[in-house]
Amino acid sequence: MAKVSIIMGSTSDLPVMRKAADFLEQMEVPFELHALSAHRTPDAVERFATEAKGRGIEVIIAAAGMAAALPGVISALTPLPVIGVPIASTLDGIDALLSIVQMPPGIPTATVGINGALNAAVLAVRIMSLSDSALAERYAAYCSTLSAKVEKADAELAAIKDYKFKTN
Ligand code: RP5
Repeated sequence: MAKVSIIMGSTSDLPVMRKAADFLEQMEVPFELHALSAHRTPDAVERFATEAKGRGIEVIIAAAGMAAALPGVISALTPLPVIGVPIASTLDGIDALLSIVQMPPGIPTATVGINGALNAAVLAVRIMSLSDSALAERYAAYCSTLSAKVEKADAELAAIKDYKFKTN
């Protein structure tokens, strides 16, 4: 049974949203992928949002571009945490970012950066880790790989010997 629902306005958002799906897969979190649109399928959005909690969904990741109403509309219809991903489909994604982030008081969406699908999934995992210690351990292991990556980069930069005035 899915614990995270990844919703996107169109399959044109999928190349970006695959990063969220890939991370949930890596963390062994059951998830579902759906296309729903606040403007093109409003009734289906309402059905999804009002039923999500009862189906066992814990976090919703909602991605949309342009006048991106999807995450906010979902947030208005569910008590679950909703993470919005602004997609850069027009205006470099600034339109979607401002549409998602500026929610009225009382109806929040957590908003990641433009095309920030990976961070949306990481935030979902952090939220679920509060009540799932095995997931918290898998997430901690992922964080160690991030440190190792930067340490490797630092060693590679230290190995560059092309400069007379480089001191390390
Ligand atoms: C939004 O409009 C979608 O989220 C997508 O980012 C954008 C364009 O959609 P398509 O015309 O490619 O279906 O609703």
